[in-house]
Amino acid sequence: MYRQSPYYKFTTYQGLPWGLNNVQPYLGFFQTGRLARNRNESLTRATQQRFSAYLQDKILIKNRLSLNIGLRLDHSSADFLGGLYKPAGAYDPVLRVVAPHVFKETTVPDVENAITWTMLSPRIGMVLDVFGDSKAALKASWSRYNEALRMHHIMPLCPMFRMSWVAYWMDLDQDGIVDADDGFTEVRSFGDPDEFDINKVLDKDLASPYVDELVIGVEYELLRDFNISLAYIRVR
Ligand SMILES: [Ca+2]
Repeated sequence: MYRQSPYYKFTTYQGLPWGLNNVQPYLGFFQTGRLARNRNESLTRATQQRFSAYLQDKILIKNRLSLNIGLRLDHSSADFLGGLYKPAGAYDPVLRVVAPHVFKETTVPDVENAITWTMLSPRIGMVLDVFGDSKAALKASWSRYNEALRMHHIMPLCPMFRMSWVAYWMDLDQDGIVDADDGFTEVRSFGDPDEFDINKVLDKDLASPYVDELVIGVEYELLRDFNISLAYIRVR
């Protein structure tokens, strides 16, 4: 992921902070981004692997009750690829000068198996032929679904991820342009990328988010090829 301009948000005030009486934007507020400017200096480089297996069995009891039992195994892992990371702000002639402690390149090491998720997701379903005439069915199922490891889970491992700089700008030379020798007041900074420690953002106990789904329903064949059904679904 990359972004050509480091500026996320830039607002100027037409107000007159020092009692000046023309309408130049003397005072501004801006928020800068953390993303890299070029694709090859992208925000996060990582490799991901995923392995899944599924076991399923169907059991029919007295031609009335059928049970579906399944078990899914998902294993996903990601290696964080280190190297040189450079934020877009490091190219900006102003930001590079006014916040050199933030907008600089940094080199970070590879982290193998930075995130590893192994999840077992059981599923069980039943269909009961209530009267044995195939007209009325009672259905119930319970399933667990887990989320696969995605790029947004890996992104916070990058030293640039939390790197932004928010500042007030005072257009001291009143030219309406943000220059390095204007006045800047740092409001918020995530600091020096060299002080980034991947182990501080990495929670080894992190597990895949999941949802459990319960479905209970009834289905009745009112006429030939005409069914009515009612279902209750709860996901959490
Ligand atoms: Ca200026």
